[in-house]
Amino acid sequence: MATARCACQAGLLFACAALVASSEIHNPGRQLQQTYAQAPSVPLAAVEHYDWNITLSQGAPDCFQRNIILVNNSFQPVLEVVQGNILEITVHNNLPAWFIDVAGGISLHWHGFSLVNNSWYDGTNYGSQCPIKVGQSFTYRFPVNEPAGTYLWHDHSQLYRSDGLNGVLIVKPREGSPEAWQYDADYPMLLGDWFHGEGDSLGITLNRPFDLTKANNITGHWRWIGLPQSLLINGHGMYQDCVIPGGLGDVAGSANYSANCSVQYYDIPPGRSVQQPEADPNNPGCSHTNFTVEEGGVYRFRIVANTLEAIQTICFEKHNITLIAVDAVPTEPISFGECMDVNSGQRADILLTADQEPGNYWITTQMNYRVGGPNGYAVLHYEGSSNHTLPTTPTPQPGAAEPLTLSQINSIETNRALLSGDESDSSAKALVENFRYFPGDQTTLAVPNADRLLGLNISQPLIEPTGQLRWAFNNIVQPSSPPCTPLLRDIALDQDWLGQHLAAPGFDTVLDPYEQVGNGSDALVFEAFSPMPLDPVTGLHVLQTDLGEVIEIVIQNGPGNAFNGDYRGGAEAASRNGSEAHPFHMHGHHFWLLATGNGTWDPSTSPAEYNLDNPAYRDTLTVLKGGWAALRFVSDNPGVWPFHCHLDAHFVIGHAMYIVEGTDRLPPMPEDMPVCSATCNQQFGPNTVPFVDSAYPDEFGPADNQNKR
Ligand SMILES: *[C@@H]1O[C@H](CO)[C@@H](O)[C@H](O)[C@H]1NC(C)=O
Ligand SMILES: *[C@@H]1O[C@H](CO)[C@@H](O)[C@H](O)[C@H]1NC(C)=O
Ligand SMILES: *[C@@H]1O[C@H](CO)[C@@H](O)[C@H](O)[C@H]1NC(C)=O
Ligand SMILES: *[C@@H]1O[C@H](CO)[C@@H](O)[C@H](O)[C@H]1NC(C)=O
Ligand SMILES: *[C@@H]1O[C@H](CO)[C@@H](O)[C@H](O)[C@H]1NC(C)=O
Ligand SMILES: *[C@@H]1O[C@H](CO)[C@@H](O)[C@H](O)[C@H]1NC(C)=O
Ligand SMILES: *[C@@H]1O[C@H](CO)[C@@H](O)[C@H](O)[C@H]1NC(C)=O
Ligand SMILES: *[C@@H]1O[C@H](CO)[C@@H](O)[C@H](O)[C@H]1NC(C)=O
Ligand SMILES: *[C@@H]1O[C@H](CO)[C@@H](O)[C@H](O)[C@H]1NC(C)=O
Ligand SMILES: *[C@@H]1O[C@H](CO)[C@@H](O)[C@H](O)[C@H]1NC(C)=O
Ligand SMILES: *[C@@H]1O[C@H](CO)[C@@H](O)[C@H](O)[C@H]1NC(C)=O
Ligand SMILES: *[C@@H]1O[C@H](CO)[C@@H](O)[C@H](O)[C@H]1NC(C)=O
Ligand SMILES: [Cu+2]
Repeated sequence: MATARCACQAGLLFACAALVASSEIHNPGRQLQQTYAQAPSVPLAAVEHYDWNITLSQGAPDCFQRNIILVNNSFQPVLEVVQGNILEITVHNNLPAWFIDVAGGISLHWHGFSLVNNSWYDGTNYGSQCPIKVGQSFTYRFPVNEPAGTYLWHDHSQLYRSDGLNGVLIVKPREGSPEAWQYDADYPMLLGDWFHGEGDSLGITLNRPFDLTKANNITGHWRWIGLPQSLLINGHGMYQDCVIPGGLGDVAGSANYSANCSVQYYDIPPGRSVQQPEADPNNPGCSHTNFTVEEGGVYRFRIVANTLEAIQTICFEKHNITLIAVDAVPTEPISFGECMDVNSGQRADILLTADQEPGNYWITTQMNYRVGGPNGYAVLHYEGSSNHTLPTTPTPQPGAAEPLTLSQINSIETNRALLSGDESDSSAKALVENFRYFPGDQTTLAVPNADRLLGLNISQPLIEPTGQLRWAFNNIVQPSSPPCTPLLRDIALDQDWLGQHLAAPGFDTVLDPYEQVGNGSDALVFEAFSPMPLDPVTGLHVLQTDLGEVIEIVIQNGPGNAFNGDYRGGAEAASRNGSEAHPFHMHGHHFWLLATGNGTWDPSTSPAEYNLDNPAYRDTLTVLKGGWAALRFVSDNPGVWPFHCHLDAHFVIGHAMYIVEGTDRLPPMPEDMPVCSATCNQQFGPNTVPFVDSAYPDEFGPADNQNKR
């Protein structure tokens, strides 16, 4: 059987790139050769050109109608590109101005792409570029010199990712190179957590005082984004799973989610109901996604997690699955039974053999580590078995699946063919060929020795004087923007920019987030290899590296209130001693995940747990509650690359830092980069009640506004 080019089941809201994006293939003009660093060994790169019209629409992916963002009228289209080609995407921001008001623009990130020597196109707001404002366009243009495999594209400005501005990104092997695995069809599988509130309304309250004594009717008070209302699989979910009498979730003895599906945290604009019947004409396509298989066939699922909050376990009923790649890099094939974990930003490619009795089987995703979250469901449908029925087996309930254990996580290893360069059989040969960076410098995946070790302590400080709750690395909270220009641009224009802005450790200046909006003249830079400040501070957090250095990073997760993390003291401060799991994503690189551990990393014993032979080579890792993770990467990519928590609601309140590499070798700034506004409303600031009232003048009427307040 031929490999389906794009085998997703096209519902009304979900479409494949094949349907969406006309890809115009032609030979590159000479200007491309001049502008972009390319090795002469890639002679005939074709240009794949796309025009993406980004608009706002109404949709009901989970049977609840709300605003959603579309790309050329499609929700979360798959983007498929060929290794070695030049990808050129012109993004037209045609969102209505009122929708964007709080954050000022969008930017698109190619998650997992190293973009060697192309840092300008990384798509990070105020990292690599100014946001693309409403009514403006910008063209991302770079060679796809990445391993063939599974990636994610998504907005990287604010929380628009949560409004649907994301999708699966696939790199196909270059022409003439077969895929390393044999399978009958290839299913992109995008997992998302879905909120009924828009992204900006979720983020808006995170910036406000958590300390209620500091909240007033001007600042408003802090509010967590709450649990998602549903989990989507390829843009489909059923919010009604939790409420239909006799439907999914309404199973004797199961958790009853009705109470938590009501209007608790999200805004319901007037004229829209909380629940709408599945058959409502307002909810076209409201349904589960079906993945159709033929008995005996082998299927590749490209599982991609684009979540704000959910750390998921996905399970395929009665089918043992085999993991073949994580974060686009082939692994030694391994099976954990029916399930696999994917945290936000991670990808897992698996093979499934349709070797069961023909019928319909549950595909279930479950939210881990947060009690009360919903499940997501899809159906594995054997062709020829009864149509239009859900599986007859009991619906798997939240909490039913166990997340991977520590030893399972650590047993994921890079495929040995990539280390040995062994091309003895055709599969190994294809694997090596598909993986190989070209024209990259890295020729082996053998783990190098580290030149420097960076410890990153995680805490969740409550900081003075604002009473805000933040996430920090080494007691430093990263503000999203100051100053209102991209860091890459600042450094490219002035190589000594960091030196001039470097503050001595122990400084006590804290940016007032309400003042920081717009000017940011008092930006701080903190050198991460210095001792961490005694008290939590807000400041630009930078790790500067020279090209060629090998950096080891040990991330230590601990209590939220650690490191003087709560100025209030007493019982209130003491109560904030919990720890949370986080996914950390590194831009511009893959890294060796040497080990993930529980408890406290110990320099005398923990390195003995490292896999220095063939550890997983990833771009996103999970640090467990109260645990640690150790990674190594080679500083070989001049540019500004964020390293950050991929849970958006943590990212926007400080859980990020920048790796600044090879400032003397930065590629020249393309002439057509977007231009920043004089002021920038980053980090959802100031988000005072008066600000929100003016930024949302009766967008959907007072009720909506009320909710955002
Ligand atoms: C997507 O929209 C843009 C802008 O409207 C258009 O130029 C392009 O041709 C569209 N692509 C497809 C495949 O419709
Ligand atoms: C973008 O899509 C919107 C909504 O479908 C449409 O009104 C507009 O004309 C499109 N823009 C372009 C440039 O095609
Ligand atoms: C807001 O608080 C101030 C005092 O801090 C008070 O004078 C004012 O009436 C309050 N406004 C509203 C709308 O409650
Ligand atoms: C769930 O709760 C609703 C009321 O909120 C009740 O009517 C329904 O019977 C409950 N279902 C189950 C399965 O407990
Ligand atoms: C709703 O969620 C809360 C925690 O968020 C939990 O304590 C409560 O039991 C849940 N209610 C139901 C009916 O499941
Ligand atoms: C799945 O693997 C488990 C062992 O991990 C085995 O017990 C079970 O029989 C397998 N199921 C199928 C359907 O192969
Ligand atoms: C399922 O639907 C397809 C297409 O409508 C039809 O050809 C097939 O016969 C149906 N199969 C069964 C078992 O009903
Ligand atoms: C999935 O299959 C069901 C029938 O089992 C059908 O009603 C539904 O429309 C299908 N979903 C999609 C997204 O096509
Ligand atoms: C990137 O740029 C550096 C420094 O200019 C150069 O040494 C390296 O070969 C380039 N790498 C690629 C893949 O183009
Ligand atoms: C992290 O915290 C530990 C104490 O828990 C401390 O020993 C270590 O120096 C800290 N790391 C850094 C980089 O400051
Ligand atoms: C920022 O600039 C505005 C005018 O553009 C000024 O009113 C405001 O005081 C400035 N804030 C800071 C902190 O400098
Ligand atoms: C980590 O250790 C704690 C305390 O011993 C234990 O409760 C927890 O289950 C462990 N976590 C993992 C993933 O092993
Ligand atoms: Cu986090």
